[in-house]
Amino acid sequence: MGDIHDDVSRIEALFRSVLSTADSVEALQGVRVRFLGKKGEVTSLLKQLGSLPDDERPEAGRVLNELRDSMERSLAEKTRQYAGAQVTAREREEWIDVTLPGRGRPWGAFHPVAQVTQEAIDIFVSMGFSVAYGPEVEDDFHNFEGLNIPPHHPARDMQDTFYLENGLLLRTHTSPVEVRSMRKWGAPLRIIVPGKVFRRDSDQTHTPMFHQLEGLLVDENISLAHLKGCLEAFVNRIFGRPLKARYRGSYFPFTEPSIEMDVECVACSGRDPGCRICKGTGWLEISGLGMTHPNVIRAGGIDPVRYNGFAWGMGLDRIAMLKYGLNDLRVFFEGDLAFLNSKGERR
Ligand code: 2U9
Repeated sequence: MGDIHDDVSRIEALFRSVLSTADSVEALQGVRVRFLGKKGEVTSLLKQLGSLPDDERPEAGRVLNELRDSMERSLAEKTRQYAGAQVTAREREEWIDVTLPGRGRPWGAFHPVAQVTQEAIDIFVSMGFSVAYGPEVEDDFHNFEGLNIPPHHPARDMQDTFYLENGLLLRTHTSPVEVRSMRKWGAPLRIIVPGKVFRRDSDQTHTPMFHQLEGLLVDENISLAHLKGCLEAFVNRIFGRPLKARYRGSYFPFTEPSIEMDVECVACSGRDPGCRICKGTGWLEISGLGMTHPNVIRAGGIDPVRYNGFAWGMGLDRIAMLKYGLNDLRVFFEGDLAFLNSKGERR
């Protein structure tokens, strides 16, 4: 074994130099294994103690045990430093100020047309109407033929209708859903049909896609008085106050007689000389309506001798414009968040 003091000095010097380069908890563990592990340098010297002469063994044992204890202390102390340093770095990186206010999320708002649509649905549902929906891509029968619009009627003009392949088209009104509903459910029937419709038209008051709400009631002994009652109740509720109404004769292929409904201007209440919103007339056109044409009832698979009905149609974008005091329809479709948030109701 040679002189134990020489071995101890050599191992101690080596340990100190290796220890000084160990710079992490893992590296320190490696140093520990190298010197104090089962096959470590100090451990193997300790194992050789038994073969020493009796008079050398106690001193050698004392020196080696001292060396081992001092190594353990050094390792433990440096390990403590590094473990502490690691926690501190992590704490610095992951530190958060729990007293800061939250960042907040932008809240969406319902589009003005969506709000008006929902309000209109609520009003008509409270009167007993059901809501019906149907396809936006339609065929000639449901969009025209079944509505008493014959092949050469001007409403079919290429100027107005988006024609697709295979004789299909984008519906120009929500009326095809009413034909479908009559054929599906029969009479008596009370439905409203809100939805998107498409026409080749674009200026300050027309967009190629807009929103309609139509309604249809089919039953026995229905009269225009029933229709006027429903529509007047509707406009009073959607505009929030009783409005004067007037009716003018008109023409639609699917109703006979056909009528248009005006209400007093919601901006100037019809006071002379009117305003920008009603173009000086004091009145606003709000809806087309009439008694459902017997040909249309028949196209819906219902007996027009026993049943009759009323129908109406109105533009939801126009009602939203009037409610929000706008004069250009296009702002509804530009997706300007400042505008939408200023008009949008949060629910
Ligand atoms: C069936 C029978 C009758 C729906 C009707 C109108 C009058 C009407 C337009 C007004 C402006 C829509 O928003 S607008 O472009 N609509 O004037 N619509 S009666 O009549 C029907 C529909 C379906 C089966």
